[in-house]
Amino acid sequence: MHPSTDALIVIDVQNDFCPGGALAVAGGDDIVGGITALMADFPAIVLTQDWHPADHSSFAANHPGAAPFSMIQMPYGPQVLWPSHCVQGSAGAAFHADLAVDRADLILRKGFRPKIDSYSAFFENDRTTQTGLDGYLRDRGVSRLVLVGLATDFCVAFSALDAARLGYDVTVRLDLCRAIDLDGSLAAMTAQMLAAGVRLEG
Ligand code: VGL
Ligand code: ZN
Repeated sequence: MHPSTDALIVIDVQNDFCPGGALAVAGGDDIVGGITALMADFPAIVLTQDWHPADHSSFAANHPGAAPFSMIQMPYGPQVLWPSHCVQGSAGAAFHADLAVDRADLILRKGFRPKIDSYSAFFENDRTTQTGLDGYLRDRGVSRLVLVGLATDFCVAFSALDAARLGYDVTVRLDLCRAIDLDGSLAAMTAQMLAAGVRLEG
């Protein structure tokens, strides 16, 4: 068992990111058993849940003429336009059926503001609006994080980079993550994580 300073952060293990889902990540469901096993070692467990309103500005469908996976400029910077996914209350937004959701101490929902996407568990994509997770972890005395989940090169990497910036000791278990890999995003985000001092294991 890890000491009370350590938390497992499970990013977006939801049906829409698994095979058959609206934004399926190859092999996304392969990691569920390993994550559930790893939960037994941690005194603190947080699950994040991507949780968008149907009119979310990150959905290509809400930008007439725009193709999924194209880029647009938002007030806060460049943004990928995604297929509609993880719509609040939908089956696609639900956690994978084999994930041990009952082990979670906290389920943190993100991406619920229509005008801002939120890849990271800590900050929305404007990099200033906080989700509240930093305060929660600090209040519990947590200083070391192990991150797993989907997708390596978006929500996991953005969470890891923000956590490192906030001063946490951060490890990403790559064997318990799977990537989207859009236009070289996996290599780019891996390099950024290494440069930020994030430990990559597995
Ligand atoms: C994610 C794209 C859009 C993720 C969420 O969980 O990595 N990626 N929303
Ligand atoms: Zn999303």
